[in-house]
Amino acid sequence: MSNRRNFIKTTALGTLGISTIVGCKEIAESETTTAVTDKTQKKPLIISTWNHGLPANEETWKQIKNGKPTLDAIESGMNIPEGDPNIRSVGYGGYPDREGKVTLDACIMDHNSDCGSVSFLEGIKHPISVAKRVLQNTPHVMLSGEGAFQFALEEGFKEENLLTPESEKDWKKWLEASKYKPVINIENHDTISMLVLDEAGNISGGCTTSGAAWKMHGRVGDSPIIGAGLFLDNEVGAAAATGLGEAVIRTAGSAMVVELMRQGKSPDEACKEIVERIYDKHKNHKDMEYLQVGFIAINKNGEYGGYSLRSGFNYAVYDEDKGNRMEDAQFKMTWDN
Ligand code: SD4
Repeated sequence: MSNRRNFIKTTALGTLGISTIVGCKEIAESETTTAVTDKTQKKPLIISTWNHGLPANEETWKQIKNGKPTLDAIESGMNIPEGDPNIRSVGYGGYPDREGKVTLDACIMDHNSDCGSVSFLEGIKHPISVAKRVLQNTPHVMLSGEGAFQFALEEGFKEENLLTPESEKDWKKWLEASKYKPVINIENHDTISMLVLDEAGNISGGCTTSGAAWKMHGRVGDSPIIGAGLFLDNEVGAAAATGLGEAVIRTAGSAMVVELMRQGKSPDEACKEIVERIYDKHKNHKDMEYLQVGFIAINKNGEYGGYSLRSGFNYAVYDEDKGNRMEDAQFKMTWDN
């Protein structure tokens, strides 16, 4: 690549006329690359979906500042909403499936593109921690269901009942009508996805959820799927999703956001383009009635952004300049249209 750039530069400077015209597109490409890489990196940078991102960011920031490894910092941050029984979309206290079982999905990925993931995991409060062990202690990327559970026990995690009395009460109420219609972002605390640019300039991320409330037993969403709920390339940036996992899987959402950033789009622009694509593919789909998807993204320069299909999506950002705060994502439409 650098040889090619040198060649282009020499050609462009050394000769005018035909060779300049021939080199024109190439020069434009190389200028784009320079414009991106010349910006000052804002490090560290942490961005997480929804309000529960604030306490998670706080803990992750603290650990990074104390010199902890970034994956450990992400794990500790995400353990907070996972352990909070009042958050009904993540970990302990998460809404169960239609059979009353709380089944959890999570994944984690580091700057070497190593990743670990668990899906359809029952009885373990901190799936992000099990996902990290999959990354570190197995030759695999993803463990599911009973196998993930057995692995967690072998790693020393303890089995717990994750269905709180409140969630059980809501589930019994739901059973009266038994209508599956995800109500995403009404309560403003869905899946937590977190993306981090650490002090070394490396990118990592994680995602953890109890998935869609009242889902079929065995249903797995986008959140534990590398490329759908989370994706990163340390040379480019990272993206993560929240919302209706089926739509995100159908479009390889997070991977596509990263690829658009590789082509020069800003995090905001890349998230928007994929949300538009999801809309185009779903506008006549049965899921459209309740479809919500949102993405967050960061790039290697410390720029960040987010975009959602419908209004109501926000995310927590923590950087040196402005501290830890919530920001509202731009969106395509409100819930009425
Ligand atoms: C899923 N994407 O399981 C998750 C749920 C979610 O905002 O993020 N809701 O489909």
